[in-house]
Amino acid sequence: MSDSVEEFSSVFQHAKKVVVLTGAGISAESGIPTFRGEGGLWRDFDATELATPGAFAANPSLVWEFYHYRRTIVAGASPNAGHYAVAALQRRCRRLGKDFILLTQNIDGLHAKAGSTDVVELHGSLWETRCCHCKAVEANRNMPICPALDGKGAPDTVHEANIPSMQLPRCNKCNGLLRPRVIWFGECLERDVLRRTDDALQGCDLLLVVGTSAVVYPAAGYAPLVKSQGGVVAEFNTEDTPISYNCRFKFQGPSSVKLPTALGIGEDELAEMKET
Ligand code: BJW
Ligand code: ZN
Repeated sequence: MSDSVEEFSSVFQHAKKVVVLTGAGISAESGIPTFRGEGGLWRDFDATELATPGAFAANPSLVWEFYHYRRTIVAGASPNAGHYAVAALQRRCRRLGKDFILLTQNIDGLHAKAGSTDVVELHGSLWETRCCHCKAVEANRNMPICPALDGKGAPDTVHEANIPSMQLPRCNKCNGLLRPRVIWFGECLERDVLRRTDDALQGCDLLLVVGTSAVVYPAAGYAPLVKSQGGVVAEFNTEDTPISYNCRFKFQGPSSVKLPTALGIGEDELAEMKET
């Protein structure tokens, strides 16, 4: 495993199809809690316990409080240098005639806010809802998303809001209960997303894996897949993960520092990305 910027830069020069896979760690420095490790708790719950269809069926009020809290945090957050470096990389690949695809497990929308385009959101979006009854999908940035959630969702209270179902977000079309348009455990990723991801990984000769614990499938399988196809994997993470051994490069540390350094993106270019 190498952390040589020169070697990485040489691999990048020869790459024809660059894919970036990001996870919660890239947004950690924007103040958005990760799922596992520090910050992975909301009240007494492990955040992943609430990201299930079963949790929503059992207590939609509690799960909406959790997502309302996260919408509040993300609404006030800005992209960091890691997001801007990824956007700058996309621009550079376009200029050099390389294919570039960004896959993210994050639902926060910060990549698009930093200027990345055609982002494949594997696990959906915090800013869209799906009706449990008629399945209609709608964008929704209302804060709060319904009056009953106003002032709710605080992580440091033991009091559940217990909002009656009819006062939770409801569908404009059929009045059915709305849920966040996100992918929970046991749910399949959307067909179009899976197709775009398969296309991205086919023939990918350089994969950058940024800020993911690499324990959640299918994303956890992408690094081994690229490696088995003969591609190079570079990991950017503060820790080691189960995919670290698949990586030719490991840049250990905060992605806001390590991504710009490894990609040779200077302060000027980052500032320019922030302005555009
Ligand atoms: C930094 C940093 C800094 C911090 N700089 N780094 C095959 C084998 C085994 C199990 C399965 C399998 N296929 C499917 C499954 C079941 C399941 C699964 O994977 N379970 C595992 C836990 C074992 N997968 C699914 O159910 C998926 N569905 C599916 O595959 O359908 C078909 C199927 C179903 C059932 C059986 C078989 C097939 C769906 C998964 C959906 C995950 N959903 C969530 C919630 C999304 C909505 C929301 O955000 O609320 O997605 S769970 C949560 O985990 C969220 C995240 O996107 C995802 C990944 O987390 P991530 O991004 O890696 O974050 P963390 O917190 O875990 O890690 C942060 C990392 O950053 C750490 O490494 C830090 O070190 C690092 N870091 N600061 C750089 N500054
Ligand atoms: Zn509906």
